[in-house]
Amino acid sequence: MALPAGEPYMTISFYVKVEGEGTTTQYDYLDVLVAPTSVTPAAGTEVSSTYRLARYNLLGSSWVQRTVRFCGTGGQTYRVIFSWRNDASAGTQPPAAVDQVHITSSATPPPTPWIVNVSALPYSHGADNTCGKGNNLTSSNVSPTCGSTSYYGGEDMVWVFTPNSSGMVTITLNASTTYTGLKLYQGGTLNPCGGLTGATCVGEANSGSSTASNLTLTACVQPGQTYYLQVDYWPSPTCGAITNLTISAPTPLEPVQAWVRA
Ligand SMILES: [Ca+2]
Ligand SMILES: [Ca+2]
Repeated sequence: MALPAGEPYMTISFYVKVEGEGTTTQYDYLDVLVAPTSVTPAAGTEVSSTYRLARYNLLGSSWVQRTVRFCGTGGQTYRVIFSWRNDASAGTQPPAAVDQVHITSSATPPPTPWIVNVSALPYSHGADNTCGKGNNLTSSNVSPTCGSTSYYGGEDMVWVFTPNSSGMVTITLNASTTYTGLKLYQGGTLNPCGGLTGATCVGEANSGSSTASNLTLTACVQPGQTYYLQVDYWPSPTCGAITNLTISAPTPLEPVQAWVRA
């Protein structure tokens, strides 16, 4: 696919059916990749994960639509690659099928349904779902990473907020799917095509349980600073539903009392 000059953004939308195998270790899956034309796929050899935009397995036997985004260079030509991997034993039918592939380019960044701008604190989001919003933050494109890197592999969402006062905020994530990561960063640059660079990790809460659980994270925040709150999943599940996500207003810290003997 040749990106026109001045249009560095590529949006790839498609319908997919995929089952495969692997809840703990993924054995069979479908990868979507965008690589330079110097990368030529060959049967029996996986394309480098460097170029992977998304990985799907156990999505079900019905068609679902998925969209991935790629930030490239206008005027350059790329290979868009769909790659199915099977380990030659076991697995659930159907393996993988894609249909109605739409690829568009644009001069401006594509829509970012995975980014939520929080207008004011306290905040309550309500029910939502990362499924279909893309694997935008990974342990490869977030630098530095925040705490455990075991919860970056799923489709994710990011809430952006800027407190207007200092203090402790309490963040709660309710009725999450299993194996969930909740990570909070201060500062840095969030790329609309995915990736977060130069941010400072200021807190994390992860659920390493196979049952749904609620997560709570507290952190001290500063006025005027931008914070990025990531909800992500271990690769299994590859995405998840939430009942609610709340962010409290900052609670001012009590001044330290200095007692002086008279
Ligand atoms: Ca298999
Ligand atoms: Ca992710």
